[in-house]
Amino acid sequence: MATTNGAVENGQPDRKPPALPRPIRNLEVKFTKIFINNEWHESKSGKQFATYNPSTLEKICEVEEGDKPDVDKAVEAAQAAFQRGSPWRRLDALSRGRLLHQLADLVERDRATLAALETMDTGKPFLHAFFIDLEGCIRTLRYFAGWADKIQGKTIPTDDNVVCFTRHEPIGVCGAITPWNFPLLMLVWKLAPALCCGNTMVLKPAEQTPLTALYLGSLIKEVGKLVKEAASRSNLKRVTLELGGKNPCIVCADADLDLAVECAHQGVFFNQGQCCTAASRVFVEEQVYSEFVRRSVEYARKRPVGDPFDVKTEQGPQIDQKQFNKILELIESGKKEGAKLECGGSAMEDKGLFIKPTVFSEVTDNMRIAKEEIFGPVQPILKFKSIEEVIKRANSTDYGLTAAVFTKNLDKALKLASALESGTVWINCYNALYAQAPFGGFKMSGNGRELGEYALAEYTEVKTVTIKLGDKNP
Ligand code: NW8
Repeated sequence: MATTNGAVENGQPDRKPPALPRPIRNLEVKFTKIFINNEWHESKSGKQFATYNPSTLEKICEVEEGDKPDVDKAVEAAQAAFQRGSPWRRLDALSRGRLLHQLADLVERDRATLAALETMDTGKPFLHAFFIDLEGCIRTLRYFAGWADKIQGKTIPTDDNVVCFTRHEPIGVCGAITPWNFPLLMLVWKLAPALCCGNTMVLKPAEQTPLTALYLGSLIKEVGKLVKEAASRSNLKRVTLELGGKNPCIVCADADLDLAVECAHQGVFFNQGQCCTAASRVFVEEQVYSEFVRRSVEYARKRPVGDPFDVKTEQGPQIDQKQFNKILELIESGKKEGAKLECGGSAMEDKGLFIKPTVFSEVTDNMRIAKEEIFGPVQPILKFKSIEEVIKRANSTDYGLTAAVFTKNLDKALKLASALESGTVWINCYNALYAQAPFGGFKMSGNGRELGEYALAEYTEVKTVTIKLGDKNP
């Protein structure tokens, strides 16, 4: 196995991420075409679009622009690959798992290249691309590789003289549209469970950040063996969505305040604030409110903003001009609507799409910064007096992706964990995501679940097989 950190090399039983390599700053982009059926294609229209580096605003390269005819071609190829009797359909489950493991090996091999590409294309710090995005990709691929030969139906006892059982079959061609904030990681969250169940896939990466998806195409080509041929079905499409959030982070007076301040800070500022999980409404109990604000401002003032390839950098630029303008407009609304600007509140002076880490205190529920998803480095801090009150206020949003609670009181923690209307509740931690644990939204934050065993349900169709047995014994 092509691992640099397995038990064989260093004699350790546990797998540790490798040391951070020196980032490759001026990486040559090799893959810019449309990847279908293990081959690179030009777009039918002949059109290309540019992708930009948000730290320098320089053009990185031109990428082939797929349109309806190109999507049709990809879907036809994916249908052909899914055809009954095709090599992909005939492949045994253990081999399917092995292919996902091989893809993980190649991602590990090219980890530094993929992380550098991601940093160039998104502006996220190389440190995070390497240790969070790529680590998450590898773990997710390996987790679902292990599921490939463990997808089982049930045997169902009935009152009749029948044998009844279910089969969990792949659905067919899965379409995935992935976002620009975690381009490779969000792709892998969809690709890995889809393939482990035996589906085929057509993927459209976000136009801002196509590069790591294309590079992954080159790795899939290396894994090879991916198949040709067809089964077409056209009916009601199932849709899984992971959408936004206005995630409450509740800090009780009895919390470990150092922990709460640090987690709330990372929770909202991580990835330039461009996380669906961003802690964008911090509710702090009145007894500790002013101390919490003071320490949070100290953290925000110290947050290192700048060149994402510098290993000391924690915050890079926003993804594009449109998002940058939208965030600054929301910051202005906060000032106008009477929130207290504690620090930041404007763009950085240098070129590029950098915004100063911004903290607002004295935020109230009706302000736009307390209601709208900002998707930027802005921390709105609100005050609360009682648990019943904070439950009501935390839940009074159409979103419901995540919530966090900081308290040392177990009763309070469990009461909040059941009362909060969100797909995830973190207690005394933040952004604690695991390949094994399902992730998804309540209410307007989405449909379905990614990761964990629950994700398999999104990519499989359940078939009931009932066999009538003979009435008489032979
Ligand atoms: C998949 C993802 C992870 C993982 C670890 C640490 C910090 C932040 C994130 C994160 C498998 C295993 C581990 C994070 C990633 C995506 C979003 C928000 C936070 N993921 N991590 Cl949207």
